Amino acid sequence: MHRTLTAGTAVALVAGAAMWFVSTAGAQGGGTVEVEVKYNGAPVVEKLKVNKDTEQCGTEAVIEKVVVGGNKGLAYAVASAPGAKGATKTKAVIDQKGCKFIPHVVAMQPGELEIKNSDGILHNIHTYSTANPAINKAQPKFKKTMTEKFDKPEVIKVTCDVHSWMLGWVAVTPGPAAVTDGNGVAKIENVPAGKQKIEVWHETLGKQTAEVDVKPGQVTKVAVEMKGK
Ligand SMILES: [Cu+2]
Repeated sequence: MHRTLTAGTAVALVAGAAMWFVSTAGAQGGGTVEVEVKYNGAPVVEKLKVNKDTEQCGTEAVIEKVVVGGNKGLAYAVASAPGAKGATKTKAVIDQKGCKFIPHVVAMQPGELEIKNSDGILHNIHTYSTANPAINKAQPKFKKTMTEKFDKPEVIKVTCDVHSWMLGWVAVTPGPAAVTDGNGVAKIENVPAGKQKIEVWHETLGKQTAEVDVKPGQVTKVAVEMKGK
């Protein structure tokens, strides 16, 4: 009899703990901020002849400086909620494929970035940063993956000294962030409820900010227009 009671108490305790976790996660979960970034100007795309590693790189490099999609949506803009604390971190990955950094822009919170080399040729990771230590490191063809740490928030330009046209950006943001897709839409998940500042950054068009009131468990939409330079 005594043993049965003990087992029953243990089950009740476990069930109680599980419920406590669920309710805590719900309170912290916050909402999603859907940021639509618009740009009224023309796309800017540069093309360059390539005569190195053409098997992997092709014979033409396309440098996309301003990518405008349907409905004037601006691609590759970073939308972040810099004041949002305690948000969930997602793993950041950048790949070197076809002698391009894919994605062209990656957003991450301070932590680790996984750098892949899918091309199987020599690349070189060269970062231009001030808050974080600069990296200038060869990634030989046999090195499929390497991991680098970026502890401080800042936007970091990434190039490859082997292929001069390769250009990527790593946006290390203090809060949760997302990069706009081809339609100019970025969904920032797990933003704590309440008033939040939204910051939008683009490599050629600079910065804009907006204010949102995030409702828990809901999607809050906000539109931001980038101005031409
Ligand atoms: Cu390269």
